[in-house]
Amino acid sequence: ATASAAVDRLHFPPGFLWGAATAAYQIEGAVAEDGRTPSIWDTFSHTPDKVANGDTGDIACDHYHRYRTDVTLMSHLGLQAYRFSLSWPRVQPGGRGPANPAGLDFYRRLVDELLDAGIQPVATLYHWDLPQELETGHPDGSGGGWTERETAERFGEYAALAADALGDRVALWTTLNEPWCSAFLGYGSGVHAPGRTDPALALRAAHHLNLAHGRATAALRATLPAHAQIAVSLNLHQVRPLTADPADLDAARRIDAVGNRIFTGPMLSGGYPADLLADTEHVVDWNALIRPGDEAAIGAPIDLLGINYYTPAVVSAPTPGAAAAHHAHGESAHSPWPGSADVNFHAPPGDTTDMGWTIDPTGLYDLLMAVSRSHPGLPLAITENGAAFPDAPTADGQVRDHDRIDYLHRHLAAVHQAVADGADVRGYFLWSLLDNFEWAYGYDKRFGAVHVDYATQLRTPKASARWYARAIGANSVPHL
Ligand code: GBH
Repeated sequence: ATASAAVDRLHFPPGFLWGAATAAYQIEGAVAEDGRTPSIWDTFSHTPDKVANGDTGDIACDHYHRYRTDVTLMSHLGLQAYRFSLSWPRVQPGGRGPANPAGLDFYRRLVDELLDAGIQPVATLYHWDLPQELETGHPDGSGGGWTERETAERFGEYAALAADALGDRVALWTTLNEPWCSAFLGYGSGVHAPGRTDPALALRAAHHLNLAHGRATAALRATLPAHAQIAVSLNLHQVRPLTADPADLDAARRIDAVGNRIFTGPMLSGGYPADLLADTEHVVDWNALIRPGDEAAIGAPIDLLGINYYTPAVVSAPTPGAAAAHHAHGESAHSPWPGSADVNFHAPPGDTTDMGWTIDPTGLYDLLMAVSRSHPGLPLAITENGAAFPDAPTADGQVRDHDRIDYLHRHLAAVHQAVADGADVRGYFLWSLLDNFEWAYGYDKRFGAVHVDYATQLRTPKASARWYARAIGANSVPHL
């Protein structure tokens, strides 16, 4: 009986770090308090037709005022770590000049509360809320956001301010969250702030985000104590060709290049991949964009790679004549894939979440194994994984989100299998602690382990929160 009990659960390595994640604009609210200035997401969400139902982050989960009770909730979940982001325009209004003491105080209080509760704080410097004045609106007319190199320099200065203020109590930092989304959804497809739609600008943004990561890494290294760790969180796409046809394999290579290797190349492999530069040379002048020393700066060593995973991508070769037909119908063709806008995407088979994303834990396993092989010796963590479902409390006030439990269970089993097969995965952060502002989808999509009733701000831990607490307590999940 003892032996079978031991194999009835999948045990994670000792020290495996269990956490949950959030982001500033998605939960904090208090957008005009204590000196915070607008970010591009304030502007975007207040622009008609950009966010479902006209939702904004003005109040969100009111976490700015409720952080103490939210940390208590985290304790009830048994969280060992909490990944949150700093709001740049709270810490450094307008993105220039000195730090805002009141903004920093909020994060000091939050971090102290976490440490008192025995929860390790994990701080992300940038989860998409660029100070609006760096995009447009500065009195001197400067701006351009991530399309301008200056923004990367500003980001390095901001990183130094943040590390200076919090480095004595935050030991794990991530620079950027999902720069793919910032560059290609922000400046390519335009579904995220600042809502621009130009493939050349999107590639410029990608390079400047890479440079920002390099500048921030240098600033953090110079400011933080020696034991502190520096990471970046990438939404790496697990790209699968629809068939083994060479044309489909080439489509997969192209999406891997502009979806993944555009970041992992310079950050981890010595520079931009030649095939990416060739695929996009008609879109942007890379020689003018990349200055001497940039790739070395972007490649500053990091201690851990954060991977955010939701669903795989299945792609096939462009359909001959499809692009012309598309334009003939007058459809707008704002693609988040510069140079490869004509590649076809297919929904992978299987059940989907409320986002319409296919539930496929094998994508997470394959991704972890592929990254381990490409970057041996680099510790990994899942910095986001989770699912939206249309959770609602029943008459007794309970939220029975068994679909989320099943999602988490299967994805944790995939992580376990990757670890067993040699992947150096150090931790797992559930997205998300709370239901929150799901960007262009507003409050309709609920990713939380804790339900939020936005009318009352009542928090109700869902069944998945109790399941997750048990997994954390046992450092394991049941066998499927
Ligand atoms: C994350 O973004 C964010 O970090 C987080 O703030 C957010 O709330 C959470 O996930 C849930 O959305 O069709 O090929 O373009 C994830 C964003 C989701 C972007 C999957 C790419 C499909 C790729 N990614 N999405 S594609």
